[in-house]
Amino acid sequence: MQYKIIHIKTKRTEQEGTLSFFENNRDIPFDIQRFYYIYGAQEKTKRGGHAHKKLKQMLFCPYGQILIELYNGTEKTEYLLDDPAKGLILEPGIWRNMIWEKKDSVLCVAASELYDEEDYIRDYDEYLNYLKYTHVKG
Ligand code: T46
Repeated sequence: MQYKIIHIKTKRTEQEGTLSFFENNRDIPFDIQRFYYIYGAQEKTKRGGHAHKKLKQMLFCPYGQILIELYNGTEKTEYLLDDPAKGLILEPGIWRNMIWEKKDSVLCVAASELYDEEDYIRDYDEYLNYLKYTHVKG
């Protein structure tokens, strides 16, 4: 499994809104070491353009709509994060782009490791080369 959508547990009320939650190892398949979020982006903003060697992540969009483009060296896949209860689990070795379909959408990410720039592959040719010499689990 390199990527999959999960349903984030959610408690809905008629009048008082909705509460969603996830827990280490129960709901997502790693320990969370870091949390970050991206906000204030214009419509059509494109971010990403990289892969990770070790990092596992869960992406979700609590507000707005963000398209996630994924490439694993052989196939391209897209997921639209358009529901706060949708989580996208990403394993290492996947090239990703994030495209803001709506201004001010918020992207939240729970991550398995502390920030380490050495974990990034930011050059696409380097990524293709990395895949040749690395076995990424399908
Ligand atoms: C990812 C996607 C979904 C830090 O200093 N600490 C951090 O924890 C993070 C995440 C980033 N940074 C620095 C690194 C850059 O100087 O913040 C700057 C912007 O990061 P970047 O251009 O990598 O941002 P995105 O939106 O392209 O990618 C981010 C994450 O970096 C990445 O891990 O998978 O969101």
